[in-house]
Amino acid sequence: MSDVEGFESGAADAAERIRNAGSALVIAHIDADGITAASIASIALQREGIDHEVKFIKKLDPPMLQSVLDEKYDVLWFVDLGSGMYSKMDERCIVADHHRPDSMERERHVNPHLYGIDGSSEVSGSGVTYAISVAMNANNKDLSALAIVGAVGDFQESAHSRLTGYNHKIVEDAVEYAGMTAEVDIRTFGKQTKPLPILFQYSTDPKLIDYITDQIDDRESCIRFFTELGIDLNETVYWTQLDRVEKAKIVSALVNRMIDRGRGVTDVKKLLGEIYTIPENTVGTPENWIMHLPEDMRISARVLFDAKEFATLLNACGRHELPEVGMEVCKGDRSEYLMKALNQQNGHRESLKTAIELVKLGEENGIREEVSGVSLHNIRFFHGGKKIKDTILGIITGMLLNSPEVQCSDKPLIAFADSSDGSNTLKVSGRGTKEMVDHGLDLSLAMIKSSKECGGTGGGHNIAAGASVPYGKENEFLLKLDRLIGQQINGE
Ligand SMILES: [Mn+2]
Repeated sequence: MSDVEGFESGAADAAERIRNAGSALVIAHIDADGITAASIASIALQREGIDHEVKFIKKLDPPMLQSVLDEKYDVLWFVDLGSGMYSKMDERCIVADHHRPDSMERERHVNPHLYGIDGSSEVSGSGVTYAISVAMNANNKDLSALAIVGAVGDFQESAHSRLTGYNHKIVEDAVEYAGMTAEVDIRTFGKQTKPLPILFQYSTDPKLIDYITDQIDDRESCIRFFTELGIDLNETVYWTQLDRVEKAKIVSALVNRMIDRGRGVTDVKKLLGEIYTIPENTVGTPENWIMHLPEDMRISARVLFDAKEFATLLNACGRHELPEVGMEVCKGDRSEYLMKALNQQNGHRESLKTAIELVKLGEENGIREEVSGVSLHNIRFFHGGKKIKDTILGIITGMLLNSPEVQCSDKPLIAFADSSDGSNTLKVSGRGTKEMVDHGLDLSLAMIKSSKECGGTGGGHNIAAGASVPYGKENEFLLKLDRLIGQQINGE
């Protein structure tokens, strides 16, 4: 039973404590959800006139927690992290998180799991932070669009192709107070920024090109697809420029082709969803900012109009050690910081592509199903070593798992890379699918247990989790993990 009232009253209690503080430190995770959460917290504190600073961290381990506890602030406000370390915190700490908590204590601890609300799909770290901020001051409802960016950044819309539960309450706030629109449209990524033929040629999940190509020239086929439907590609460049009638024509053409193939039902389902569009002017932005950008940046800046594309930009900022740049963009900067963010995103795409190619190539970085002669029955893994940056490991594991070319979506995929923080550990990422979770998979529990038994640490969600294990322990870790996941899924 989800207790929304209890959750909100927990948020109100946290809000009261924050409002009474003279100074605060916000500690946030470096992904899109963490960056939006930090931005919401920072704006809310600013509006209350509370002196504060924001500190972004990759993970909250005991030494990191200690260094935060050593800081001299009245309040230490953890956003999008902290629940896994709650029991080690002091009286000044307030946690706004949606990851698995290490304690069911509700004092200074706001987490959907404590109230029967699903933290992997119904509310994210930025949503929890938003609930607290609104309790601080109802005027903060204009920050709702940022919480939507955080939620889709954490893929909370992916199971139902729309945000549900508490998230949908935030969607309604964003429509009313932040000028956001929430409309059914195609889910294809890049509607704001990619020219139509390219949008369809490179789309994944569903992979539209399969229904369009003549097998000779993909780009030509896409162009023909649109022109045959009467879309003038000289006049209409982007999906968002199409009117409703044109969109309906294209969607029905796609659906017809999918049904004709006889294997398109799942693709038809994935094609449409609720799409969240953010207006040009939001909290803190200057008027007409897009016209004041250099001409060649105007198209790429349109990522800020789509919650999913915005989240992708923030993830790129975080993974390239520029979370503060992302936060300034969330807080309204549309010049210096926005340009920095857009410039590094192009580099991000390249590094993802390179890493994925490396795994697909096979050899030492390829996907494997056995460790030193022992077959794994319930998982697959690959080892990125030093060649794949640990900061992008989770993203590429998810991309590979869902890649139709690789065909490995029937078992959880586990990935290793050397840790970049100088410690003698391996970073581990694991990704599963909704289907596996329905069959009992809880990657978080399995990762926590296996890593602990190998002298490491772990945590996350049932569908996506991570761990750190000492060098040389990967085989032992994999065998334990394989057994635990077998027990979860098959009851072995
Ligand atoms: Mn999160």
